Amino acid sequence: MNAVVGIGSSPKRKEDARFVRGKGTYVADIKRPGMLAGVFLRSEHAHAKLNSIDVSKALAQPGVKAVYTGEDMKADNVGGLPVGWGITDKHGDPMKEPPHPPIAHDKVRYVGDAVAFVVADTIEQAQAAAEMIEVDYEVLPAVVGLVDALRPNAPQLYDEVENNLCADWELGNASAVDAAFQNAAHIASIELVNNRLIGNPLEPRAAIGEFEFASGRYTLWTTSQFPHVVRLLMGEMVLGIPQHKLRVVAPDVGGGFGVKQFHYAEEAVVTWAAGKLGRPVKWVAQRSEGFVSDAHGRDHVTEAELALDEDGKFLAMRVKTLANMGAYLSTFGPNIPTNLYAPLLSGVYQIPSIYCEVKCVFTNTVPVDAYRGAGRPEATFVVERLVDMAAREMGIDKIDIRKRNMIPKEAYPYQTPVIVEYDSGDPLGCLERSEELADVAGFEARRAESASRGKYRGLGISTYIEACGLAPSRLAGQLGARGGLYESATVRVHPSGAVTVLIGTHNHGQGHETTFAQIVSDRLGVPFEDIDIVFGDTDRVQFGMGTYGSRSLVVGGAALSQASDKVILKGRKIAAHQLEASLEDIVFEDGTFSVAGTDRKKSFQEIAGAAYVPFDFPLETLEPGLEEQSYYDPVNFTYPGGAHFAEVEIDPDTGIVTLERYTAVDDVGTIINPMIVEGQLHGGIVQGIGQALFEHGVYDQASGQLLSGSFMDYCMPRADNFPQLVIEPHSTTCTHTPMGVKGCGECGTIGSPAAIISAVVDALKPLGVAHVDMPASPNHIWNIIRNARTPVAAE
Ligand code: MCN
Repeated sequence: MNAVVGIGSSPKRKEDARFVRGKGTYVADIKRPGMLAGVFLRSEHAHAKLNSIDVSKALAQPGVKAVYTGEDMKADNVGGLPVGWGITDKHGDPMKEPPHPPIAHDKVRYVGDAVAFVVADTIEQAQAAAEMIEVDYEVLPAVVGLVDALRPNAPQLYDEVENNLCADWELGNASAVDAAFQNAAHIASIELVNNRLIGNPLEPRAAIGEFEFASGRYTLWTTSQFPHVVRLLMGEMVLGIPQHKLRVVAPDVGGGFGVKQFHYAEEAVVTWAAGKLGRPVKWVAQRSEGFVSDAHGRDHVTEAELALDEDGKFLAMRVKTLANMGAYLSTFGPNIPTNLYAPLLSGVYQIPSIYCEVKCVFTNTVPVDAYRGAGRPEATFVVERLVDMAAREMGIDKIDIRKRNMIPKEAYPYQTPVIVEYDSGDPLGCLERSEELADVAGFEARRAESASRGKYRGLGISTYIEACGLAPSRLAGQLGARGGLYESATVRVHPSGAVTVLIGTHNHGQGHETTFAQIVSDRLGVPFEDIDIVFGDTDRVQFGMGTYGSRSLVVGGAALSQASDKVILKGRKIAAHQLEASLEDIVFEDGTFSVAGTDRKKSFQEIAGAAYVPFDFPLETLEPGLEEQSYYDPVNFTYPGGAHFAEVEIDPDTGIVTLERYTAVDDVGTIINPMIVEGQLHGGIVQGIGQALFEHGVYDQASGQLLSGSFMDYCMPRADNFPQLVIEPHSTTCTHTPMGVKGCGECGTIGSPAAIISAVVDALKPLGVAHVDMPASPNHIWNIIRNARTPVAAE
């Protein structure tokens, strides 16, 4: 295909040509001359003092080049891992931010905490030597549960952090909420747990450090979603390597889902070790190692209440959440359950007042940070479970209560009581279309048919809104971000008219090489095949913030759109010179510059060629070359939203929940590539259903051991767990992004858990069940049914 491919079409993904042929380049594929292999020895205890570490036997093993401990790094003045976002607690005090050494010294605080790093000629030699390290641990009592960690006599992770409390944070107007509750006709309340998740992207994490003596430059290859940020954090704050002496490359990355969005200890350790040894050092995580060293997600305990008037109109909401930080603060850890959670508690509803309190708590578990959706699925789950509960208690249909309280389309822009202002949306339009597609009208007949076979059937609903496109720097700064959140793009037009785009986002499955090429093809009229998208290498690409928070299109794509506009302007100047016309008379359309009202014209390719042959350019007013750059900082988040229906059938003999139907109608603004958006929604929905039905990171409460530390115990969803999903867009145009786009990468994960649990609870209605915590696994559901001891019967 050598044609212009515009916005709104669905060409095949450019990147798949190499992926389906096995020609991708992942960090684990990379071999550097003289490369050594590194292995981490990790703590087997959840909480222990490190009395001593004897590495002498390990050092004597064949092929071993070095064994490093936390003391070695400390002696070299290596800094702790930094936190990118600082929150302030409700008393105005900064959060407690204890040091996070890349390799533990003095104490270990979770099973998996790194204790030593062994470097050898081969991985097998490093593994064998790691087993020879003798660590004298003095085991301490551990605490892994949120409620337990706050009890007065709980084991303390840090001397300087009283009661394991990192921060006691709040948002909203407590007294307005109290007053509204006093006048309520009904108060619905719920206690719920948002289960801990372990990300497990297809490609485990990996890193290679290299040092070049001649230039004094370091290179880190890493499985990262944001290589420039790793360069900044690791170079400036951990290893003290000047930015121009450090290159970070994140080549093909096999999925991230948030898990690869942090600066991890292993990145710093391999880079530092490469400098010490003068040889490249590679580390690749084993899958089971990833379970105890990749940041985990979610893990909240929440109490929430909703005040309603006699007509079921919402008056106020009060939410108290305990959020697990794990043993150390990960890069964005404290930001997720606070700034990305509480501002979304208004959902798609008009709720006059909201108050939310979040206690961020340290426990002897793997650090917790962003995982696809990051704070927003947790908020949606609270709101939607509470709304279901209120409908049930007040005897109002659960679709009807939502319609009564939804923000009408005409009310946008809509200022919520929790900071954010939604610019656009049509939640009722999404709901009505979803209701139709899900055949809600036919549900009772399907329920009766299931009952005739001795099965429970339930219909669940979830409406949601998310704030994505992280973020306006101005707002992020007010909320404690320690860096800006703009994005950058360079459009380099070659003399042939072909284009190379250098962009600061990172593509690890989202199809950027395709959708960003579509934007350029559309804007510049350049054939799709003539456009390459380059990302993921700090030596090639100007500073960029990377990919997370569904920001790549709305922030990176916007920078690309702006840079393309600058190229057009420069092209018009060149065309004005070439065609001997004034700039104002030059129009650009369909890849052609022409003098308005005449047949004098030049193609984009001719102008690109002319830009590099400036024999007669008036050099004082027209520079040669055709390359433009833009940094774009959004004025607001974008607010995708939608309405999802799930229909499940439950077998009372086994407790197995079968998903029979799933319908999603989502508003993602202008769509660049419908196929990719559908794929993103598909993947997101399935990931959310994984949380609702299957996945659970479980710790043994006494020992702090991770019980779900492999795929034998951590249940990932599989293709045959799903019916064909019904997905349809219902878009409103974002009012402030250049193309009217909103993000889509996390929508599915945000909407689906609440829809599934709503359906499971609806199915178990005959048993009087009002709420079910996630995951609704067979064992969990079977126990609920047994305990209810009620025979299966239609209502
Ligand atoms: N898109 C579009 N039209 C829209 C919105 C988006 O065509 N209106 C396209 C974009 O151009 C892009 C894709 O859809 O090609 C996703 O765009 P966006 O919503 O901007 O999300 P990001 O690209 O920033 O991706 C991040 C998001 C997040 S936060 C997680 S986590 C996640 C996700 O995307 N991780 C993923 N999707 C993933 N998909 C894969 N395969 N692997 C991951 O690790």
